[in-house]
Amino acid sequence: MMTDISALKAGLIADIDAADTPDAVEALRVGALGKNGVITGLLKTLGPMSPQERLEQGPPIQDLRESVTAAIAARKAALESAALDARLASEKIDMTLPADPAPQGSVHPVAQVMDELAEIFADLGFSVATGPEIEDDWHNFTALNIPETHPARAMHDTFYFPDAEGQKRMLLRTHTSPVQIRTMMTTPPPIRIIAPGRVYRSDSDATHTPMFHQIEGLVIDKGITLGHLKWTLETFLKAFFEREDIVLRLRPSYFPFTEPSVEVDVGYTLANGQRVIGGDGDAPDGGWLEVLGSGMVNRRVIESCGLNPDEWQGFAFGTGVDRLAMLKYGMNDLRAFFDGDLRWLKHYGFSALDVPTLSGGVGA
Ligand code: 2NM
Repeated sequence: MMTDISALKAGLIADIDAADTPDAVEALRVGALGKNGVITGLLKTLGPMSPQERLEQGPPIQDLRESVTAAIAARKAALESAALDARLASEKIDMTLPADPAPQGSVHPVAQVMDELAEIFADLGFSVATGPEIEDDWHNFTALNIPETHPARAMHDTFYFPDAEGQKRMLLRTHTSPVQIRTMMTTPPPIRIIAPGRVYRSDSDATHTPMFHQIEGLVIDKGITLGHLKWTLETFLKAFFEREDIVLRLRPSYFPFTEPSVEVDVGYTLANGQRVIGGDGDAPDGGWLEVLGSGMVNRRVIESCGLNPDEWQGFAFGTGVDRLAMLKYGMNDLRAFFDGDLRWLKHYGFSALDVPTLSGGVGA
């Protein structure tokens, strides 16, 4: 009997020490000390014994129970500590590693140039005005003195919505001028606004896309002249192209909404054979690029908006934002602006942390 118990003890302890997972140790515990375990069975034999027998056989069984319990606890602790060591080794964090670079987008040149324009004109006292891209005939054409017979109204230039019974004909605005009309009708002068935004014309080739971006400006006050117009545009172009030697050429032109109307050219000169904005366009290595349309707001337009043209005068101007971006940053295909090609955006895009050219901002 005694040898059975010491053999049992040696066998159990060897098994416990060899168990390599907490589950294996637990299985051995249940087999030895569980409700139907071997040791539990031996303990149960003590009950019916005589006191003398129990005195002899009790201690080795109790010793077996204690030794096996201790061996199980020790093996469990060893396995847990080994598991912790393994986790600590495999999960260690190197605080000196550089952070994963987060993918960064970039600012589209059109957005960048619009920000630059808003900044430049803000410094001249202009605020930004916006309006709907879906307009009616009246705000887009009639109020601007554009007659029914004007070619701009033709189906091949303007995107019209299908006629709806009893409703006015709607269209995609062909310029941002309706924003100026809405401003004049709702805001008492003096007015100094720019209206940047998307405009739509049924046109598509290397230099025309059916949607493009315009910026128009409007000043309405008392005693406004062409001189104010010329100074404003010259100041704006110097700030935008970041050159003091900007030379303007004003040519007589025609727009229904301005009288007189002027087309504005800016001089360029050659630097290393490349056209660069700035300098006298009449110089031997120079030329002129048309950059803006403008004029004194036609008194019929001022009247349409409910203002007295003998009291209020003003000037207006307009140009393409996409075209300005191409001139300043050197892209040559307008269509690429709207392809969404990430390689193009990476090449021509701007960091969101860069700030427009003049005052203020994170990077200034
Ligand atoms: C241009 C050229 C000339 C213009 C006129 C007006 C308004 F509403 F005041 F009459 N807004 N924009 C204008 C004048 C726009 O773009 C080439």
